[in-house]
Amino acid sequence: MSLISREWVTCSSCGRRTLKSGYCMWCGNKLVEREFTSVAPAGDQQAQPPKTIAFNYVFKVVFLGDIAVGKTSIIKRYALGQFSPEYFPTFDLTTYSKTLEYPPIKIDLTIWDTAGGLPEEDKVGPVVTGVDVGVLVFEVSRRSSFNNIPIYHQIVEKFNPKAHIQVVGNKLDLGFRQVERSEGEALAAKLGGSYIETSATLGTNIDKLFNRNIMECLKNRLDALKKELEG
Ligand SMILES: Nc1nc2c(ncn2[C@@H]2O[C@H](COP(=O)(O)OP(=O)(O)OP(=O)(O)O)[C@@H](O)[C@H]2O)c(=O)[nH]1
Ligand SMILES: [Mg+2]
Repeated sequence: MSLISREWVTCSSCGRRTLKSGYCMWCGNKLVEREFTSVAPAGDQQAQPPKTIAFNYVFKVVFLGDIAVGKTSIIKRYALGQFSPEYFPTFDLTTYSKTLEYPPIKIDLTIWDTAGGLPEEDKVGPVVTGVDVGVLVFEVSRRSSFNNIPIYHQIVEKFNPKAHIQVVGNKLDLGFRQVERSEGEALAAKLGGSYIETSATLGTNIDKLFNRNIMECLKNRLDALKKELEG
């Protein structure tokens, strides 16, 4: 039985092959991997190539949207189980981490909360590069915030066309609308993403919003892994 590990791994963020080290040499993504060794069938040790399987995945989720639509409130409701009716605008980029365990799989989720409105051109790159899920938030009671969603979508698409797009209509609890659910669904479909309506105040659909995207990302990674192992 030989202990074998490869020098190269696939970056979980950009999908390119990179030297096995702390960070991806292409996109700078933090590489978190747990390895195990595959053992070649008896008598066939020479013929079987070594397999290194990553059980740990790093998913990057970025929230974008107009001022005060509820980005921070959604994230805090999910990551910290907290909600505040007071408004504290986000001025600086803030990240939240959450670890999810689905043995033997471990997911390190990093959620990037941005300041409301369009990020400055020179600052947006590092924020959106390597993003797995772009969460584009508007307020169902404020049409202008809905009208701006395609602009945020362009930002994500420019830096990662493969990112999942999740359009979110927040503040469902307010009880009045300027944007109908059907409009949100139509826009999300047009952008190649999915749509969900939430209330950070009540916690409505907050877990669902994260879980469905995490599962979608995980499925893609496992499909890629399966192909690699079969190939
Ligand atoms: N009624 C209601 N109020 C909400 C909801 N989500 C957030 N709010 C309120 O809306 C205000 C703005 O929420 P934030 O989460 O700070 O919004 P944001 O998008 O992060 O704002 P910026 O950081 O300035 O871009 C706060 O007063 C929140 O309490 C919701 O689902 N329902
Ligand atoms: Mg905020």
